[in-house]
Amino acid sequence: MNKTALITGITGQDGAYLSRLLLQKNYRVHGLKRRSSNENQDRAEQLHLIDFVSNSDGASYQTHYGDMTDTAGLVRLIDEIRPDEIYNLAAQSHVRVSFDMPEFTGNVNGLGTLRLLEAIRLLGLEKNTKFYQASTSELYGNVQGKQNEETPFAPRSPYAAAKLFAYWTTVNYREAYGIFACNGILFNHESPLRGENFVTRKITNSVAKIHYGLLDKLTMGNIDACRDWGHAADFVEGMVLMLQQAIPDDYILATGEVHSVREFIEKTFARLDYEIVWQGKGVDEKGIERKSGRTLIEIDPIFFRPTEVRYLCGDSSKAKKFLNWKPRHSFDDLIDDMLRHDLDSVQNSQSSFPSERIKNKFKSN
Ligand code: NAP
Ligand code: G4F
Repeated sequence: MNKTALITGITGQDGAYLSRLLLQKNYRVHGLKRRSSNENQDRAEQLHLIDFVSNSDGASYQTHYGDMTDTAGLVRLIDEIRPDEIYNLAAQSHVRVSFDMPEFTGNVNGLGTLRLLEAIRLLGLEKNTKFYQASTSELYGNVQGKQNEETPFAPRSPYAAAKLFAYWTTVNYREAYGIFACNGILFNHESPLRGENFVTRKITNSVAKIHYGLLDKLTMGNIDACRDWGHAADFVEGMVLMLQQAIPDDYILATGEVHSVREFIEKTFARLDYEIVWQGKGVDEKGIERKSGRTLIEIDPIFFRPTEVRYLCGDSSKAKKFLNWKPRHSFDDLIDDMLRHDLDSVQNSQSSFPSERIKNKFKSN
């Protein structure tokens, strides 16, 4: 029997990788997709999802227009599909943007989760439909040391406050109504499909453009922030595993390794033989290429957040023990994967550019 899954946020980074994984497992994948003036199929196309559908036994991929703020539409869709599993990935997922759009963020990320869980209850699907909630390491705020499932939450943004509401709503619907509902508390995970306004992709994309002469410099916010960065392809595997267990529970997915934004910048430039030296302090700090003396990085306070989360590092031993989950990509693999993709796309958009330096750099991969 093919299982049926509904993915909200199917057009996002995780939605694309999760769709690919579920199609490989012969699921019938349905996705909630916002109606906007531009069609957004780009990520599905980049992962060749259509090829997976045509090569798989009974697998299918179908998107449906809808919005996390439209209660009746969500109820109708769940009634029509009657999914075995719902993966709630839809969110206004940018922390900085949530300070500019706090009410919208609360509505989509917080109330949106409640709407889905209420739909399951109203339709009498408590025993039929399992539910995955995309919770986040942002819930922890500025806690010292490694964070685990017992670490208290202290959100520091409208994004995290809305996700806190969604986290506890998921726990409450599990306890009150017996719904198989799980929180995946995921630490930062990135990929070539990451949105270009998140820090890792901004860096790899800008470094590729600087390399090809399409951008002068990279303009950054707080480069001393530290994150536990993994690869999205590994993390979606953990999401699926959570819903295959005998008992619903909440799990952290993380690599347990921490790096600063500064280090991410240095390592990305180093891949292309640019050595960065830092001069100055605070907003006057600059990253300069040693060989040429050219300024490649500047700081602009526009990218600072009113309240920052300085350090995140997750302990995923519970997921390792009970789900047998662990990340496969290293930090260096992640940078290579993202940079290679961005170099290729910049080069393809400028097909006359010479690429010997790139070919030499990555010929072993
Ligand atoms: P993403 O690339 O920003 O994708 C977000 C998705 O949500 C997009 O498909 C977006 O649709 C959709 N969406 C936004 N507002 C919506 C609305 N009102 N109605 C319906 N859909 C809406 O995010 P991601 O990195 O894949 O993350 C997936 C989920 O995991 C998010 O909930 C995020 O908060 C959470 N999370 C992510 C990370 C991470 O490091 N990536 C870590 C922890 C938790 P459009 O394409 O139309 O914009
Ligand atoms: O890449 P970021 O925007 O990701 P952030 O804020 O950690 O949030 C991401 O991960 C969360 C999990 O912990 C998810 F829940 C959330 O949905 C999202 O996927 O920023 C990372 C760090 C921050 O400390 C930020 O201040 O990088 C710092 N940073 C420095 N300069 C910058 C920039 N961030 C962005 N986006 N752009 C900059 O220019």
